[in-house]
Amino acid sequence: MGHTTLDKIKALQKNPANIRNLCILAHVDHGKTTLADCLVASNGIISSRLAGKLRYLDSREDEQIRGITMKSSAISLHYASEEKDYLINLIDSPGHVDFSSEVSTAVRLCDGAIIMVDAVEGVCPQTQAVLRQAWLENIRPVLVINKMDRLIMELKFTSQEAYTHLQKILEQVNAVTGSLFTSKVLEERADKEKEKDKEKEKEKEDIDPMGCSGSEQVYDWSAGLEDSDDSQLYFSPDQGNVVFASATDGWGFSIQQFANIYSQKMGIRGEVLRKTLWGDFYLHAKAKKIMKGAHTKGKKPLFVQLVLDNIWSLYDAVVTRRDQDKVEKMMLSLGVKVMARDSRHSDPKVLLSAICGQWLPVSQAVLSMVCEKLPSPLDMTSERIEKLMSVGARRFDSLPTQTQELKTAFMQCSCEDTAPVIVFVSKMITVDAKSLPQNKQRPLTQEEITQRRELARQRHAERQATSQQTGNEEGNAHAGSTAPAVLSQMQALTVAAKPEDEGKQIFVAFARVYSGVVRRGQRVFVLGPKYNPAQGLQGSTSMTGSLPPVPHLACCTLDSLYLLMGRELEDLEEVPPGNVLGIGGLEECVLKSATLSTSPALPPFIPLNFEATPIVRVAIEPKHPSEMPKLVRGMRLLNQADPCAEVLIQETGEHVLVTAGEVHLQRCLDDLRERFAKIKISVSKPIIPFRETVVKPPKVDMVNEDLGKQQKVAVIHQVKESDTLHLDPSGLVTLTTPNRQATVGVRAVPLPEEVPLLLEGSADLIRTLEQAGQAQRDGRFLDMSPRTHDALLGLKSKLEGLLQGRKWRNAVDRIWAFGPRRHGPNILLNSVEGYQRPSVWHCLERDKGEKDGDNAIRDFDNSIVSGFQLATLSGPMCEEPLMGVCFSVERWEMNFPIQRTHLDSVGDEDSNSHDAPASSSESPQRRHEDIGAGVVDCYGPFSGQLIAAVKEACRHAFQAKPQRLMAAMYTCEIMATAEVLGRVYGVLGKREGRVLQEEMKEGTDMFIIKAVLPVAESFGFADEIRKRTSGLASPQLVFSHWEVIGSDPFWVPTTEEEYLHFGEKADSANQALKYMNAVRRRKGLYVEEKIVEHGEKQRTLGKNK
Ligand SMILES: Nc1nc2c(ncn2[C@@H]2O[C@H](COP(=O)(O)OP(=O)(O)OP(=O)(O)O)[C@@H](O)[C@H]2O)c(=O)[nH]1
Ligand SMILES: [Mg+2]
Repeated sequence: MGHTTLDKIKALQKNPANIRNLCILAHVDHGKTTLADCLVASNGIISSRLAGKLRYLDSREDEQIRGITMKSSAISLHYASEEKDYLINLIDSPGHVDFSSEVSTAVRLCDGAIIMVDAVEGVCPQTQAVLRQAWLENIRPVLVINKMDRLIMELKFTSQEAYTHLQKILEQVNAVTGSLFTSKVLEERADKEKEKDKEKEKEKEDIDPMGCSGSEQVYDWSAGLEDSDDSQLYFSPDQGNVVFASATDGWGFSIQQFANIYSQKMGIRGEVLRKTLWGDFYLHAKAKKIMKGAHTKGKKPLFVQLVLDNIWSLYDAVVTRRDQDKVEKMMLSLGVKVMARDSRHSDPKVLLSAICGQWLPVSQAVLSMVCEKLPSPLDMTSERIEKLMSVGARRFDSLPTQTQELKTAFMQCSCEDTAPVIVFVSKMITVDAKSLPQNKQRPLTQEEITQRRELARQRHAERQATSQQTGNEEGNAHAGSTAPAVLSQMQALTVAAKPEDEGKQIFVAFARVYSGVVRRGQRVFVLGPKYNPAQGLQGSTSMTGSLPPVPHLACCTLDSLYLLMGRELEDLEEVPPGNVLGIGGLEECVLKSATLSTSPALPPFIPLNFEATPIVRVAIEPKHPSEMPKLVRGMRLLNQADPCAEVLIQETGEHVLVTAGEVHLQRCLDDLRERFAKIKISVSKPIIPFRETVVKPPKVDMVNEDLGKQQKVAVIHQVKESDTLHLDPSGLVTLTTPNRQATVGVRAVPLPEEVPLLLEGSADLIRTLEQAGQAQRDGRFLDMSPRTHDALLGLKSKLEGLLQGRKWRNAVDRIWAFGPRRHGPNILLNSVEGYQRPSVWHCLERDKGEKDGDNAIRDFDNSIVSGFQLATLSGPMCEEPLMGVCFSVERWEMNFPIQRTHLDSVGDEDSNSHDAPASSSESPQRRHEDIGAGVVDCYGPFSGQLIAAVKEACRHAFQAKPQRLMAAMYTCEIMATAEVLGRVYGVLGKREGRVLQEEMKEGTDMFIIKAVLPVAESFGFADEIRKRTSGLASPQLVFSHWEVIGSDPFWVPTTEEEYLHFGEKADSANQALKYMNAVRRRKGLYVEEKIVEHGEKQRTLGKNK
């Protein structure tokens, strides 16, 4: 196929039924970019000889050097099937786990995906992750099993063995999709049941208001699974959604192709072959029939006999034996002709690619499958649209009617002028200003060449005319006047890059049009993530001003539109719906992603699903301090250009960059140095995050001797009592504010291990709960979707399940707040006797408003929460956030100012804090009215003091318990051969890693090791493993959880046995202390360390003394 022209693509863009937007997803190195090369070559953009070697879509230099993709990039291709012309908008995505955010941005813009699996490695961790992402975005996948040649050449499988192996891979992939599907069906079924229940209850109430009919209901848990159609879901070659390929050798096939070949050759109906070529069928030669039961009868399955055997013998003849005669015979029977230079090439792979490229071209197999099996933009399901539009906890049917009507615009994908324009920008990419189409020197078109020729001819004629009339003044003047005119015309035709654009980075939005035609120069609304269409529809929204008076709504102009062609961009005037495109001129109004529309009724799309958590942080500063502004600007650009990187300025003034992993960090730094800041920078060592927590007192000491009560002494010594601070032996800390008007008593209790995990995992839910609580306090009601409501109730009951025992009685109902940032993994508990306040769950009950007023110290309730938030944000060990700590407020008293002691005093024995001022204390309700004018005194506003007191009390309460650091842990899956296994274990052991599981991959000599490893020890891990195993094992590190470090950083020997064992100094390596001191040193905090231990010894070192 020749080079597809821009006009052709423009024409194809207008027919959404024949557009396919798809991305290629897989684990790292499974061959995505190589396959993309083959597809690009089919359009004549690169030569087919270079396909697989060039990796055209890896346009960055570092991508080429490292050999991995780091940014997803798009290209539009043309595919002509027998009947129709298709436009394929293809996005190649990275497979490395550090760049999984790039996958999210790609998946959002597509309707389908090619999932690739390496035939040797099978399903890997990222394969599962991308399948889940495709699933979450409701896009349809097809499967390509790549690197089939490795089965022949590396593993030396026979065709029969390969068949069994392929079956296993398919089973693995289907198991992953199966589990996703089942969980969804069960969830939906539960929803339906609930709705039915509600209806039934209503009916029951109508008929029988007393509710005394009591038939027991029985549920069948598997019901629903049988009725739902899952045949579309599974990958099976006979369904036509699987292609077997070798992208480097340029071949690939689906069952369809072989069915066509053999139906002609053998006279069997194609339909029959399509159903039987994969599966337990064999050919009964005598009866000339296809029979079932190849396995039991020990026959060759059809797939082996008719498909694999041919490929195996081709490889055998061409590559292994290099049998010229046989190759020629085979070429003759396949009807393939190759060029002489290919057949004589010293590398047999060249000949092989030449033959296969004609016999079973991979692009043909993949593209025809894609066009047939993946949906067009017109087939967008209403479920997907509703999901995209239901941002936050809002329900689709609670949206304004005008908004709901927009659903039809999505479904119709209409290009009429009346259709609203809906565009989603999933990320911002940067391109060099000089590579923009308007700045590029294009090859001249035919007309331009004629025009130039005409100009040159004119000039020549004029010059001749002037030379004939030498001495003629008039003639000279004439020539002088025309020449500049011609010159300026010439200049207008050659567009050169402006020098000031040199090296400048321009942002182009990576986007898709869902409805309406986007035109250059058009004005659209930019909908912020918090934009509420209900507000937009009420207010006056016009696009004339730059900022309509509605919150979270802005306007912008689409300056330029581009067709994304890998490294190249092409200018477009307009883009019809259903296409992927680039938009220039949005850098001012779009940070990372955005929803654009001409209709203010559109809600913003739901945020992208990011699988990776940014965890590796470094502090950055310029080498020359004067270049700070450049760095700041550069970091701002970097933040905009990367979907996952975070840039922040810490309180200390440091500029911090947070990335998903080491490779991602490297790329961000390179970008900063070479593109965005263009200065030399110095980078700190990675800042490793820790969490602080408390644990139950240990029962044995460091030498495993049983501890009596001795340990407590060692723990408690850290809290120094003063006149306002009192610590009781059970760990209750009582603190009075400086003006002595309030006393709080706080105790820290470790939460059971599962609770912080649950809270971390439910951060979004808790945030919604917090919003709902806030709304309720403001007298509004947040319309929550029933699913969110149920999820919150589920969370509550899970917490109740985990917080069992006497200590936690009614704890869940007493939860006052979560922290830090109001949704963290720590709990504030209200254990104040006589103080009633609604719990955090209160807002889930619709009918009850907040009852208030009777409980007047509620006015200061917020100060307690704020104090708790501050205390949990940075702990006393090394100012890192807390995790898994419950602060139970057991006392809260408000005392009168001393001069007001004349008021009645109802003694409250509870106030046994010896430091309490000589004031009376009474029940909080009665005291409140007296706190007013007197509270603003020399110590500042009262609420501020209370916040500080609560914070301090929490910190002391924390210190009164055995404290521990928690380390962030990575999980990694390492694939290694038996020979290098020992070395892998060696590296893991050295870095405090722990092996969780080791299993052999079936059919290969590979082992899969699952291990966890502290993030603090992970830098350089991947490199070290690769070096030690000569490149055979390559781990992928994914953040998994926080783990308590066993050793106590404050440990000193206390028992006799410990003295004996560790000596008085006990300076054996204490991992936790090492980490803690490193963090303290970095933050400029006090580090308790003896630098010079024995001063006198140093003195003796001097020779001349
Ligand atoms: N033997 C064999 N090697 C292949 C095949 N396809 C790709 N490779 C090799 O696998 C390596 C990785 O290929 P890429 O196309 O860069 O893989 P990728 O999936 O794009 O990798 P990332 O983008 O980094 O996730 C390259 O060295 C390819 O030459 C194949 O069919 N057979
Ligand atoms: Mg790649």
